[in-house]
Amino acid sequence: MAPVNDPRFGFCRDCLAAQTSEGRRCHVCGSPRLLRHPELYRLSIAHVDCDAFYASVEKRDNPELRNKPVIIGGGKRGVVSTACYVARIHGVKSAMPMFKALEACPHAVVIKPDMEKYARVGREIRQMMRDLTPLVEPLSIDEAFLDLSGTERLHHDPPARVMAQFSNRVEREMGLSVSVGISYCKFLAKIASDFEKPRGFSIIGAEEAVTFLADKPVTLIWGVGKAFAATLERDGIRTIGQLQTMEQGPLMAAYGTMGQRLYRLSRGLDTRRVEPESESKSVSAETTFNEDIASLDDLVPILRSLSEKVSHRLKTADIAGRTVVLKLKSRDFKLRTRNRQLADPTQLADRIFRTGFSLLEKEIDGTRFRLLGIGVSDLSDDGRADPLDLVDVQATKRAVAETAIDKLRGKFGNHAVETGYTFGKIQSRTKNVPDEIE
Ligand code: TTP
Ligand code: MG
Ligand code: MG
Repeated sequence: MAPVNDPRFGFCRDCLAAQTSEGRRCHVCGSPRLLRHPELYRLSIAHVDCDAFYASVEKRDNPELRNKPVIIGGGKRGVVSTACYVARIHGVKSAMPMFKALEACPHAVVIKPDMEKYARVGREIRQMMRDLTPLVEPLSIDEAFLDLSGTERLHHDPPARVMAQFSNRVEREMGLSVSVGISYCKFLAKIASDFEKPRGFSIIGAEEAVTFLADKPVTLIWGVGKAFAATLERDGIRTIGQLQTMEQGPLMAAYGTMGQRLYRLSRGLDTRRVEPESESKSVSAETTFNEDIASLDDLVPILRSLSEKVSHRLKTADIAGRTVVLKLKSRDFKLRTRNRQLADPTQLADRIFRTGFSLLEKEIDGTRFRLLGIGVSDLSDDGRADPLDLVDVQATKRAVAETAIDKLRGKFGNHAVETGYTFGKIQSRTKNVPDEIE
């Protein structure tokens, strides 16, 4: 018999049986879902992403929807959050305006998102991940990195088999499917998990990394969005393979720190560690006034300045928050906290401020306040933060302006640029109370 864990033969994703030949179906259960790869038993960084997450949860909870095209979305922004794979066949995609989605797929069932439910399901799946390793780094509500290095003794199984069992467990116990990517680094594990969705399981080894990447578009590189891809395209660079022929010096000269990332990731060099969830649960800034304040006009510049502090922290730590929290303390020390959840996590002062402003407006009722604070919670990696808003062009313009201001501040110091809201207005009103990160 072939040794168990012979990577040439691999194992069956359904019944986990080690294979003893190169046959196309499992010799035990007949399943064609076999995993083979020369590095199958050596790779230990995994990325897991749920398939059509919100839509799958809704289908699970209402079996009548099973074979129907389902779109989750609507609400204020009128865009598609996600669509099930049936609706995707008709061309429906995330972030598409709802009217377009319904043009493409008129018979789709549209469901308003139930964020609380999805967050709860996301947490349950995350807990199953933590049963495998403490090194779980959530990236968003439906995905996370896992580092399974050194867990083989604990599980009596190599990471690839552990992850196959995990994927089966989620199907069995949660009624949802996930896609798994396995590699030696985060960059490629994430690419792998996207490779054969849904119910995917892909492996990218160190040996093949450079060849695998060569013909892929630069947009596959973490941090290369549409705008930066357009810049690269203007410079004649479209594929990762082209980056592989360029040296680090010229890339950095042309694109700054991003040039270094292009150089390294194009070659499959990624030493970022899987960092378990950040200790801090929220980032906030608050201030106590010299004299109590009741008027909105007087509170606004302070709110703006505090929002900028929070944003600066988030940007420095490469994190983003999805829930904006406003805190007010009245003269008689009564505390009011108000919060609002955003569609996507943010690190932008502009969005934090505007959300805070809309919460603050409603609290203005003649009460005199002694303290104002603003913060964000629901923290995550900045990967999904502030996607350019297809609907709100003004918001996109402000986001671009904010990035320009950040650059100026990076060069000339924090006080180099003041916005119209804060200009010369706040120094005298506030005591210097330290900000907090909880
Ligand atoms: P994704 O993992 O990007 O997408 P998905 O899980 O729906 O589908 P896939 O099988 O391709 O992974 O996002 C997770 C959830 O986040 C998604 O179900 C809905 C939400 N979301 C939005 O609200 N807006 C968006 O633009 C995207 C991309 C996702
Ligand atoms: Mg997903
Ligand atoms: Mg995802």
